[in-house]
Amino acid sequence: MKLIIGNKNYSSWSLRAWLAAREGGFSFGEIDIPLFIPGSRERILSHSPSGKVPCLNDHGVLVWDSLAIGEYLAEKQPALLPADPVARATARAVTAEMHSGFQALRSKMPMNIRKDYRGFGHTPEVDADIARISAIWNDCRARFGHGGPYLFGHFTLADAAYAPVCFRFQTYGVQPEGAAGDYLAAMLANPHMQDWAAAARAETESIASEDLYD
Ligand SMILES: N[C@@H](CCC(=O)N[C@@H](CS)C(=O)NCC(=O)O)C(=O)O
Repeated sequence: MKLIIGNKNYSSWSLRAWLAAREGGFSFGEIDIPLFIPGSRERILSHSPSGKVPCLNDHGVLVWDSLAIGEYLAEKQPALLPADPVARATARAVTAEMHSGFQALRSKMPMNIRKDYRGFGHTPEVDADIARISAIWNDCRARFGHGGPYLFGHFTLADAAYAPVCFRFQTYGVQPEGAAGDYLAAMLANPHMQDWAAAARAETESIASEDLYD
């Protein structure tokens, strides 16, 4: 099994798939393709039909788009979704909400693990996104979080979906109140998250259009 991913400092969609694969206990190789440099597009297209990362290649089975990759991995490793049907539906709903929403947060606070942009990026729309994310985290922790530190207790695809938000909150100095704040701390302490962050810090490529507040 191989996962084709972009820069660990910047590629939030890559992080979601990679973390789900790590937490699911899969053994996989990585093909790392630095984004937005000459040749990137051709390299991605040689692996991924959408021309985007992440893309999973499981012995010739291609799965592109982080949401589909997560579902594919969860079919092989069911613990990546909650066992209870109500919790599972909620996990899928909050994952889908992340996948299709939060445009203001994405554009004004892009993932950029190496930077310290505390205090930057706030607009009324971004603050509304932050409030909604905090409410999701508090609600999931209160209703389903018993049994572990993650949104549904043990680690699921929902945590993978929100992992880049955790790095964003660290970079931009966003500290949610209450259980959401404890959840953020648990995610940032996750050993696979720390491995990803260490690799991001070791990268040398920069994407100027993502370094918004230099
Ligand atoms: N909805 C897709 C989004 C994938 C995506 O936008 N990937 C970006 C990197 S994070 C990419 O491949 N950009 C390269 C390009 O557009 O050339 C997913 O969830 O996988």
